[in-house]
Amino acid sequence: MARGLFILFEGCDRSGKTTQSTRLVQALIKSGVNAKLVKFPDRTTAIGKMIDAYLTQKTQLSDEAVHLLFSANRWEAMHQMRTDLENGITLVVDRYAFSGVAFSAAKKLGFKWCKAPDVGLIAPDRVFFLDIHPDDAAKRDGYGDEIYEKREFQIEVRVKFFTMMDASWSIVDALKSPDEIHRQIMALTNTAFKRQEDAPAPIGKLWT
Ligand code: NYM
Repeated sequence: MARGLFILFEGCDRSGKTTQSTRLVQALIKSGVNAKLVKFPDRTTAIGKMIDAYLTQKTQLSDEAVHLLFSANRWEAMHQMRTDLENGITLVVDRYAFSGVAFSAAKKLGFKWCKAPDVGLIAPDRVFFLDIHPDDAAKRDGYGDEIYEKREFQIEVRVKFFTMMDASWSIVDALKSPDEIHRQIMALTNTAFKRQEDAPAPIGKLWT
């Protein structure tokens, strides 16, 4: 059986990742593809609850400690993700290690240090970066509720994302209408499926 694809959405806060990743999974399922939505941080686990308390400003943690919790929250999901991919399930993932590095590096933690705990995670096959300038994101509903939703900080985060991009990334203009973005993402996803069908690649390892 062909393995599933790992499709990742990244971007600054309020860029529309959750809306678009949900729409993509629904569209894939409707077209007969076995697909599943995965979200990081996964706030339902014990580690995820600690992260949630930090993000909603109920507890304080050092920058280093919370960075490692975000990474641990991905590692605890790896076994299930690998099993799913091997069983032909396509995973549509809302944030991953690139968010981990971008947000912590924007706090001035070293880039190399930030990447280290996530080395060896399953690598995404395609990354869709929903690009929005923080000034536009700030106009969206609910902005400012969580700890990182501040203009200057988000500008730094966006710069860090750009330094990590490679050929597997596509930049999508997040200011377009949700329908237009969805159409563009569907086209990019179909190309990714076609490429994998023509030249099947094994599940990759991040940053190795
Ligand atoms: N975030 C997310 C990090 O700082 N590090 C990480 O590794 C991940 C996955 O958590 N502001 C930040 C980015 C967001 C916040 O994410 C919560 P979301 O997608 O709003 O639930």
